Amino acid sequence: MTLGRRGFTLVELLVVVAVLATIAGVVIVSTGDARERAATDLARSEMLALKKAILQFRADTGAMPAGGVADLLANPGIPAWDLDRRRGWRGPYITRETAAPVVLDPWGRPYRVLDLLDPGLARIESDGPNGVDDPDGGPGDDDLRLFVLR
Ligand SMILES: [Ca+2]
Ligand SMILES: [Ca+2]
Repeated sequence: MTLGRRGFTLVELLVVVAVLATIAGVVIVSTGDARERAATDLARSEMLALKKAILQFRADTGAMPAGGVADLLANPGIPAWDLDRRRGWRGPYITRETAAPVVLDPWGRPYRVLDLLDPGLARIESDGPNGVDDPDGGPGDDDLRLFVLR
């Protein structure tokens, strides 16, 4: 019995399936990469907004927000803006997203504001895509960092 040319042979079908699976894999991987890149870009721009908020807080009050993000959202007890003295708290410096005094990164974890009282080290960090606070420069470190004063 011959199969004739009425259809595909099993080998031809397997080749087609393998090619389609390869194409699907490439598409899925590149879509995932694009999504992660977009999330990382969003995190960087949010961190830049946090940096600007911190610098505006400092320009207004003459001090760094020692309480971190919470001080940007609600007055930590600094006298309100005084036109005569040209000094005081006139926030909120960032938009509140949740009831908690935090700003969440694109992966749903709070940005961390660190070492704000040390001009050389003051920085904003996101745990990055892996959701873990990695040691700086350690294996698999994907944290995002933005220094505030340099
Ligand atoms: Ca990380
Ligand atoms: Ca870290």
